[in-house]
Amino acid sequence: MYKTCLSKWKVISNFRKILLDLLTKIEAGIDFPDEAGDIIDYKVTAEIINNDIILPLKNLVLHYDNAHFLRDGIKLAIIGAPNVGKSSLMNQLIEQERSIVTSIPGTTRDFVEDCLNLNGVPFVITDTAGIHDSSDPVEIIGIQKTLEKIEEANIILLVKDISTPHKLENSVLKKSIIDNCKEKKIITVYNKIDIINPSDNGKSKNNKSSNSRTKDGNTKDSEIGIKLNYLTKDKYAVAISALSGQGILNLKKKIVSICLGDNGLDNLKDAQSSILPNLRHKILIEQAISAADTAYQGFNCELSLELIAIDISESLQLLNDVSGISSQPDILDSIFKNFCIGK
Ligand SMILES: Nc1nc2c(ncn2[C@@H]2O[C@H](COP(=O)(O)OP(=O)(O)O)[C@@H](O)[C@H]2O)c(=O)[nH]1
Ligand SMILES: [Mg+2]
Repeated sequence: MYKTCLSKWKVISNFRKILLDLLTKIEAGIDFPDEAGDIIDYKVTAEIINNDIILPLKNLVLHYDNAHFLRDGIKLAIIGAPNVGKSSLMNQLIEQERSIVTSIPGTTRDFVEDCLNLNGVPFVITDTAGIHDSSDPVEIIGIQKTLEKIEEANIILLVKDISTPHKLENSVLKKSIIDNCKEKKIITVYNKIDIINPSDNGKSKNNKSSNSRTKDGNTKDSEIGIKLNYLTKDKYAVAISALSGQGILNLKKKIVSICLGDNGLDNLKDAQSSILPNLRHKILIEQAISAADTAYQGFNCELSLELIAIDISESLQLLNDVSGISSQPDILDSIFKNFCIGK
């Protein structure tokens, strides 16, 4: 703990020093507008803010998140319309008959939670009630709980039934995703590929499911195959069969790489050395990044130094809050030391 505190203090001090130097130059540029061009170069300063402040601070946040994942598990929610195969997918992933699977829409009314270990990475996986337009009071409560689970999740598996293309879009589900999944990692999982056969250019395979291929009867298999190939080109889309297990390994790999980046477990090893001890520090760092980013944009758009100074000061103040230091005397000292004002 003492070691963490010390390294946190050292790292934050380094960022503070960079911001303090910048602020000193900005303040001098404001006081001596005729020499501002010699004192501060907008382009170079924007690069310093990005490379020496924003990117390394983002790395600290990433380490914090990964350390958190390692301790508590990454929260993964399986969502989608009723009957698309969410519960079947949950059971495939945890390799147990945990969730009830039937052909009756609305079988899962409350969420079902379990633990999952993928390549040594712990996950808490939640199967949820299908989202759709319902007037059933019990279902409405279940859907409300689904929305809460979406809110809590770090990653979402959005399951769609590829065998019913006319149902791929569900306006209630779409709205829920837009409203609740902002900035969440989402993998679209096209399920029931056993019903079609994309490798055979869409020619039908044995249909082992209780589901019919299409309800309107108009969509040809070849069209479905082409559509599937087109849909799964997306980096965040996977085609699977929760019934046969086809594609599940690929999905597992995708979950780990999307959550932890391509280095997967190596990133988690780094995370053990996270220097941010708690959520309050993480939030302060995120706010400091946001203020630094506004300053970065300000330099790129050549805004006035007075405006940019506000954002740099805010970023510095937030870092001071992380390390518990006040910077006001530092700024004055630095201006006097570097610019000989009043000497
Ligand atoms: N053919 C086929 N049927 C599936 C697949 N996944 C689920 N099903 C069937 O679809 C129906 C609904 O499955 P379920 O997992 O309960 O869907 P949920 O309502 O989204 O949880 C059940 O009859 C399942 O056997 C699949 O990959 N292929
Ligand atoms: Mg279910």
